[in-house]
Amino acid sequence: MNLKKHLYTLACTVVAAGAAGTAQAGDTTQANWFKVLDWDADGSVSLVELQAARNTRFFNLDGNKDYRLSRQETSRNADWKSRFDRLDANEDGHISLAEFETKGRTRFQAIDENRDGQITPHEALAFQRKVRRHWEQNLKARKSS
Ligand SMILES: [Ca+2]
Ligand SMILES: [Ca+2]
Ligand SMILES: [Ca+2]
Repeated sequence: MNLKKHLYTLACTVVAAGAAGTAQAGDTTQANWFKVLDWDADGSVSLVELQAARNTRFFNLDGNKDYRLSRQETSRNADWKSRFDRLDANEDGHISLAEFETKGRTRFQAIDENRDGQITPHEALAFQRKVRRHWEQNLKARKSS
């Protein structure tokens, strides 16, 4: 997977995690989504906490509870629909829980810059900035070409 795609899917996760946990639409400030993910309120987000939040989204969509998401199950959600092929790593037409968790782990590692197994607010913010910078550069490059 190239870096651009990777950063994009990561940004989607971060935004979706924030949106899912905030009461007001559009209120997706960093502090809010971080608090939602930081289940034990120890000030950092562990891999277990991130996967728990992601798995909740997975199980909400898994209508027949077979631990796999079909295209039909994800069809009503634009975010999942657009990412389906990327998440279905073995291209069998289903996103398995294992495939989904593998992606989650990759994302966690990308944000956890110092590799201590915890995402701090600082690392989360640094990552958000990196994603934003990347998109701004992309936009500029597109405009000037
Ligand atoms: Ca925590
Ligand atoms: Ca699959
Ligand atoms: Ca860390």
